[in-house]
Amino acid sequence: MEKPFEEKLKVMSREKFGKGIEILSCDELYALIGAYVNEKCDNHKKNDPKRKRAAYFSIEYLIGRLLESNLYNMGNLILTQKSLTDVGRSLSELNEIEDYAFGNGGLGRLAACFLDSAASNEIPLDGFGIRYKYGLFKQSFASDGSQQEHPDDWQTQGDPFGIKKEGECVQVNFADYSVKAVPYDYHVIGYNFKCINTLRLYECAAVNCHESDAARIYEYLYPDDSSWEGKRLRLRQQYFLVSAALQNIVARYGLEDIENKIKIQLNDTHPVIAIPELINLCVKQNMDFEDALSLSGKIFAYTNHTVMPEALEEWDCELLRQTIPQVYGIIQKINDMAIFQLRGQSDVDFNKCAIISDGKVKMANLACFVCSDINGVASLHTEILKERVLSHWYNIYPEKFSNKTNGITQRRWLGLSNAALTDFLCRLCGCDIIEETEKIEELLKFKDDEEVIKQLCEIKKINKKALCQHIKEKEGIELDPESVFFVQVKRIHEYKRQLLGIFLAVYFYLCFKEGRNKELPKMTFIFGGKAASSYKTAKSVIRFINNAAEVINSDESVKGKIKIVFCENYNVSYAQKIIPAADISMQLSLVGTEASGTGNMKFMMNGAVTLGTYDGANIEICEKAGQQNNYIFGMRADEVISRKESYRPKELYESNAVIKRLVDTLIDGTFGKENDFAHIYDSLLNTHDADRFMVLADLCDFITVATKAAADYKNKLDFGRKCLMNIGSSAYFSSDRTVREYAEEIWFK
Ligand code: 26V
Repeated sequence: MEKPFEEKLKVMSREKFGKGIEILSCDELYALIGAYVNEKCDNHKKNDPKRKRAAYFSIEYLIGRLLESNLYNMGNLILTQKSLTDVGRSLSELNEIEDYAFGNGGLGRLAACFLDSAASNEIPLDGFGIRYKYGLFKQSFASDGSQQEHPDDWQTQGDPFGIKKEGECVQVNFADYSVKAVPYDYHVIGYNFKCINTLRLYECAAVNCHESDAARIYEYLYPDDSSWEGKRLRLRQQYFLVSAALQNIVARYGLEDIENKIKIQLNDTHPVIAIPELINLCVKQNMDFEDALSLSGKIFAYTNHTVMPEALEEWDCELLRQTIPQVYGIIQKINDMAIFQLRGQSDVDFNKCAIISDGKVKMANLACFVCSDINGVASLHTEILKERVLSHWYNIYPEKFSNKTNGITQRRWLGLSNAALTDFLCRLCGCDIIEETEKIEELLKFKDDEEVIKQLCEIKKINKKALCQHIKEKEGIELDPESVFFVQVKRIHEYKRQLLGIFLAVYFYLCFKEGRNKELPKMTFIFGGKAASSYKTAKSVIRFINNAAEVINSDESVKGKIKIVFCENYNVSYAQKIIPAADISMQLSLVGTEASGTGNMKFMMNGAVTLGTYDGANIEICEKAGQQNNYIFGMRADEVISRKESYRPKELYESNAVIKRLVDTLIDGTFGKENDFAHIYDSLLNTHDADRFMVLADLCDFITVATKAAADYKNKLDFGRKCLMNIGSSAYFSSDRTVREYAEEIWFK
């Protein structure tokens, strides 16, 4: 008989630390719970060794905290909280423990959601990645409002969930030295303990090089959306990951019949170097090159996550030849094979398909030539891939292409972060909504039930109060939970157009100050997100928002009407507090630039309306929840393309007083010294590719539609109904649905 849970913890505390739980330090308490979780997983049923598995290769995993999510999925969260209370302790003592933040943004968060969903749906999917010494930098703001970056030393409180696998180390060879890949395994626990998969993260140790060479390989997560510095190190990281993972996989399954034992999903181009590396491993075991190439074609599938041309990876041939010569040799042979095969076909755009050209290896072309499947991450995105970005491949291999609209795990983004809403939905829908998420649609039956809408509003109000409390503690800013919360939280990037968000806040500020739009409700603008450390314009935008916030928050003439806050160090854990409290989710990317977005889905599921462009998954959100229940503005896809040619932002600025007034706040000293933000001002008006992301073209319609949204908020019932419609239509955006599609249509078809 298994000991009752409370007993088990007490016994483990004695065994491990020789003392009772009451007097454990916080780090020891964390270690105790981690040990408990791991032991419970080790005793859990093993996976079926004969079943085909899938592997996710990703350079990023943006996990967040594992403490609560592991206990939650095991069904032990409430019990743990209770047992700790009984001995005078609390999980909240562990609130300062760092997130696992091995990712920059959506791409890494998607990987974490997929692992959670796969385990929860008994899909045999294991993740492979790097155990970075430092995760995504921690952000603070200097007194002038500018972003400062600090190393994320996440292991200071220990890592009770990682299990070092000394016995499964492998060697990775570079031209100039070899290193050892040391795996750490993390149990990925399915909801209700459905099944347990593994996330394997590698550290790097020296074999025949300086410790410092090995240490550098896993030291930092590269901010993907920054400059191209440190290319060689980045290449080493990518190769290190895939070589280690493939060696482990080949050792586990053997090469014989391996295509029926494993399928590997490549998360963007970062791990695409796995293709020649697998061929390399096969050839070393005496397989013919052609057989190895055809085997690779059966094993690998590729997901594209961006349409931005500058983000499609290319590696210098010389760099490859110097760093991993044997792999470069294989890429050359694949290139020869591609030329040979494609030459026989008509309608092939040879130049665009070249794997090697201009002294560079085009990783997306390598992936498209070899992989069995190629997918985009939202409908519009996949169409753009087929028609533009990868059209040269779509013409040759239309059958390889499919869409897999992204999703989010409702366990973290509803169950864990919004327990009140989850409980309410479970009661209304008569089931565990986390388990049977499609039943969330039952909520739609209550769309005219005033009582239900009122209760939804009440839950939102409680979440807003909790967020206000948290923001007061963290940011020192007092917010009004009665005001309408406009939220824009995501990586800071020009294409995401945080400038539109802050211009809107400034617009309302000026209105209130000058006595216009008095009928609009009180407003709060919440921003959050990090800029790549080398990305000058993005960092200026942060400073601008912070400066505007300071002036506006302390202007007595608009007191009580509008507040702005930029949350410091926005991360997964902060998101779990902000999202359940949002009224209006701002998704402002220029149409055709945001592949999907996943924050948009989290807001929807938590009952915010979307104020956004017709881009990425916003389109599908509107299709499901109804256009009338969201606020769409700006140019559509065709309009962006037709206007881009002859776009003159300066003319808009000079002919439109509102635009001019707002843009001038960048240089007229309204928010700081004169010319303080001339860099942004010039990027909008004066550079050769001025206003690349067409902020000014969409600004006026944005203001109009946002004003409508704010005015609508005053009618609590009608606005609450829109929120209800969004929640009730959100089941499609569960990543359970997404991973099932990958499983059925790619991994195990
Ligand atoms: C974008 C850009 C834009 C131009 C400059 C350089 C640069 C570098 C990286 C990226 C994005 C890299 C891939 C990525 O993170 N994509 C995100 O993937 C999410 C999950 O599929 C998706 O929801 C986001 O829309 C997409 O940006």
